[in-house]
Amino acid sequence: MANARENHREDVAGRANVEDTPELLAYYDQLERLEAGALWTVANKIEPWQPKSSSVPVLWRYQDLREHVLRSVDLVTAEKAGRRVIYLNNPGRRDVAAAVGWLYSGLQVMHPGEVASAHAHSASALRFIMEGSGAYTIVDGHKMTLGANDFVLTPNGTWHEHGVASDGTPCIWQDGLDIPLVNALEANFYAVHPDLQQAVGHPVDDVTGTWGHPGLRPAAGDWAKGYSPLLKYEWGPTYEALQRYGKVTDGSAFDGILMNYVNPATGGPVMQTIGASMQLLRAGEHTKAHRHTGSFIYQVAKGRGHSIINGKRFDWRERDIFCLPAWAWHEHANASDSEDACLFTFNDLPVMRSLGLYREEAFGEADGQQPVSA
Ligand code: 1HN
Repeated sequence: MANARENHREDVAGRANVEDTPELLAYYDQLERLEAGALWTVANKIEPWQPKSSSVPVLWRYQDLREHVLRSVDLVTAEKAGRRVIYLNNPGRRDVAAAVGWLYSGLQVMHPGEVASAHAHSASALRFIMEGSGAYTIVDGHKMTLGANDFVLTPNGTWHEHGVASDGTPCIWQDGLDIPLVNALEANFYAVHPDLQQAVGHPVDDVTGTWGHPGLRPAAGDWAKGYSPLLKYEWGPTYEALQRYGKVTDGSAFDGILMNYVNPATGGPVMQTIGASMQLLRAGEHTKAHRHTGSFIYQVAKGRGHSIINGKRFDWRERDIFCLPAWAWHEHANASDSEDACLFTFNDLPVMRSLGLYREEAFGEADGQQPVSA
């Protein structure tokens, strides 16, 4: 397969292949003292034949994490911790606190009556609600009420704060951010709102009232910012759209019924650096394997099944989270013969696409599925 050919290519002309001699080693030392180096000593490392992710595929079981997330409420106040979050730490990305590639993910818990102070940062963020009632987010004065499987944006540069109504129940949601990317680009700023809390300047849920109508936009709906004005995407209409689309299409051999959350003003991704989608795997469906550039975090919104990532099987159920490193082979299977399964994902595809770095490839075996090693 591809690897044998690639290994062969590494031995042939055109790749650096210089043996160390005492004279060369002394020369490298001299260059190092001048903060310089000979390219042929690093060329093969910095020019891989194809992406080599340092992230590993990981599945985080909600059942394992949930009690630890809830326990943080007794151990630290939301006020002292700034925010009570247990973050997901990919073993290959500990140095940058990423869950995969340049994406961060964490589970945040808030009790009824708690509010976090309003702040803004250059990193773009989203929340996907996992459990509880009464959660809300305020973004630039727009308050949005949130229920399970709702998805909300807090884009780059917006003032945002979260809370849970005092008549609600303890809430847990996933926070997804591009903070490792923005830090790698050395472009992150952070500010606390001068009043600590924002005034709500619009009717509650005005963003869905204004922008949340398929095929329609307000005649006076000008929008020029780089992110979606529809800051909240509710689970009900999302699931209904997937079911309706599934009735009229065979879907993708690789992804089943896949729909992207979009900016209704442009049809493009929800934010400039983070894209998101929901995919439905029909009862009994097992997709073919493919791989592409871009890093993905999946959260199981509904059902149970498994994914095979680079030959390893990961069994998942509702609210589990798993990650897909760039250029890793992957395929998904719904374990049920009667119920559908839904996977929410967020990813860095807008970055890949806008920089011209998107590539994809189908798995070459006859049935398009990977042999499973573990
Ligand atoms: C952040 O602003 C939130 O707004 C959550 O609740 C998690 C992780 C890193 C940096 C900023 C929030 C975050 C974060």
